[in-house]
Amino acid sequence: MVVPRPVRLESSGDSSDSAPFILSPSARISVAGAGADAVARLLRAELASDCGREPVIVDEPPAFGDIAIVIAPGEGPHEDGSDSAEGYTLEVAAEGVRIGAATPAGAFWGVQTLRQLVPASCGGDVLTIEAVRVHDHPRYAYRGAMLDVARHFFTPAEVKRLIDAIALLKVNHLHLHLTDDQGWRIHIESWPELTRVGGSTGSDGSRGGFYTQAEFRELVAYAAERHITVVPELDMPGHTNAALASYPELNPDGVAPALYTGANVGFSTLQTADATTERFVRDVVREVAALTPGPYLHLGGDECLSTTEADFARFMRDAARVVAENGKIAIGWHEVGKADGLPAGMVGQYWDFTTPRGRADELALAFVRGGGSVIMSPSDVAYLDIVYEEGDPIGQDWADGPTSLRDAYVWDPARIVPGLGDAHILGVEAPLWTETVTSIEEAEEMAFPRLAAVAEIGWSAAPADTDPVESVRDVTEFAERLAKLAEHWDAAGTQYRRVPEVSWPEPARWS
Ligand code: NGO
Repeated sequence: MVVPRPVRLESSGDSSDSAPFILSPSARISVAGAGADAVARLLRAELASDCGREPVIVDEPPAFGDIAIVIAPGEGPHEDGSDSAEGYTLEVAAEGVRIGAATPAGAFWGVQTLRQLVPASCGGDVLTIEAVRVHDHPRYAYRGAMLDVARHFFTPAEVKRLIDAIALLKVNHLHLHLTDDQGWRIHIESWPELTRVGGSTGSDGSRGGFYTQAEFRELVAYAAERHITVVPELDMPGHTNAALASYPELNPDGVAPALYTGANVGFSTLQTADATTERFVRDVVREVAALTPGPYLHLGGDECLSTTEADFARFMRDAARVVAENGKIAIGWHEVGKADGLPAGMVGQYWDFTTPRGRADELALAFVRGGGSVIMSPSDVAYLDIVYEEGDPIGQDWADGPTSLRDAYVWDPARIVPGLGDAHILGVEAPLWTETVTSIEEAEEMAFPRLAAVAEIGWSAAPADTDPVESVRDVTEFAERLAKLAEHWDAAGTQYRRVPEVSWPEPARWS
């Protein structure tokens, strides 16, 4: 009953060692190996907030009834004789719980599985966990969620709440769309007007806001503790009205436009092939790269309808090279595949449909030819801002909407662009754009349960080559696991849409 579905989960239900584990008040967390202590502290914090239990952490072998976390080479599940970087094994039996992994990340994902196995109503005296054996590792290295903090701003506390919720699903990248026409959300010391002016408002005239560099670092560290890499995006040369309104010298006509709070796209562009713009790009990339321990920096590059093709290609090539000079791997939306001379290994993010239109397939493959890989975010199934049902008050429908839970679940990343298989797919990402999403509660309701579907596609086993996608994605079975997961969402106060495919737990009532 775990989401994403583990590679192997055997219930020990019928065997002689089937007695469940009982977490007694004297149970301890026993740690061994580098990094096990930090994972144990997170487990303890989760048991404290979920169940009101705070076991002590000890650096000694486990006794009967303890939870052991062991990190060492050879402890992960073995694939072709090698440890899988994020894999783990988990055993729950009467004598104890044991999580084994080769890395702290693997152990942390093992903890997330354990959390889902602990009954959501675990606050009582006796805490029992059913006996199971789990052997698990992800399909893709990159499992992402994106939050657009540019259209509507979300505070650090709100983003942390989302980080907690995505960690439970083993999502390991949080892409923050930090800049767009409606707002610039990361403070840049060398261009302070970007946030003073460009960060002052948002879509529909909503509250503005931005992250100071200290706040951003703290957010990145909070995510990193949970084995989540923050991927910052500075969208350019289009989607830049907030920057253009802040500095007239970045505009093709040298005149700063008014701040923009509408929902159109494609109307703005930086002045390309220009010394001031070049300095701007170097400065913002340098500062954001310095704030980012993770390997990626996203440059956007989508919908540059006001930039000529030649200017766009030259600009993206040069900007991507600046990212590489700053020691980061550049990511761009798939349109960036139009540019020649991109740095080797640059990553493309595909956001066309599950049946590619126009040149989208060819542009995605351009990244592979350049020695890079592709993140799959097909907008007709993976966009979290698309309405669930016709007439929904929040969301858009342009990407072949509505997008039901079934739509979000029954597709496969390796069956979209002919010639683009798992060897060149870095992973999947579900973006949440926020033109119409005004609060973190609304954001969660758009994300869950569909993000759980995309997280499972990113983690769980692929269908065999000749089998239909449905062979590994049975919506009815998924719905049963989601109903269990929702008990944890209810306990954590995570909002979700009660889509009709799932028999959701009864909403909590005041007694
Ligand atoms: C598009 C566009 C965004 C919109 C989003 C809305 C991309 C990559 N660019 O996706 O600016 O917010 O659709 O669904």
